[in-house]
Amino acid sequence: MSIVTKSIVNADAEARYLSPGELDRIKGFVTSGDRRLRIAQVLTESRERIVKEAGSQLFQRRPDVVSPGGNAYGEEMTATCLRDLDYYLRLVTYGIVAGDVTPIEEIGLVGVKEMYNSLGTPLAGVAEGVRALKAVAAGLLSGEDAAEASAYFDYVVGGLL
Ligand SMILES: CCC1=C(C)/C(=C/C2=NC(=C\c3[nH]c(/C=C4\NC(=O)[C@H](C)[C@H]4CC)c(C)c3CCC(=O)O)/C(CCC(=O)O)=C2C)NC1=O
Repeated sequence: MSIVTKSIVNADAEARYLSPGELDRIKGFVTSGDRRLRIAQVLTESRERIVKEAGSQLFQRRPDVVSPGGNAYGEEMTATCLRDLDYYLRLVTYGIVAGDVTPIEEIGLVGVKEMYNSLGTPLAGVAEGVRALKAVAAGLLSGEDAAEASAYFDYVVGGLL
């Protein structure tokens, strides 16, 4: 839910007007809108390149995951690993557009540790991949935009570890 919808639901539950604090937060959301949409557009347009480069960085740093016995070993498993990185990049763009980490949390982090543990997928490896996504994405953005985007990638890393 966006901050706008959330504030309205909360206010209406108490049949009251939006509070000054709520209006302030909505103002922040609206004034940062151009910047957040610009970031999401860059990441969306460059998604293939970001995932590909981040994958290469990950497999250089963690050759074990793509070696025999590794969780992402073999063409199919490597493709599944890259798909997961693509999932997280997509969720980061949702968070940036919403100005809120809730979509990332709900779609991609609830229960994720248990899931990866049951698959034998190393959480530290997935986190390393998301850090690589962040670095590649930051390279495509200006300083302030990179900082804003980085916070969402960091949120994913924090939820994985
Ligand atoms: C949008 C929310 C969402 C997420 C996050 C998600 C993740 C997800 N990753 C999976 C598998 C997997 N994920 C990986 C990923 C990796 N292995 C490694 O060693 C690397 C460190 C890492 C890549 C960065 C691999 C290799 C599998 C297949 C594991 C297997 O089938 O044994 C699976 C099991 C089912 C399947 O294969 O599709 C799920 C559900 N699915 C979702 O719907």
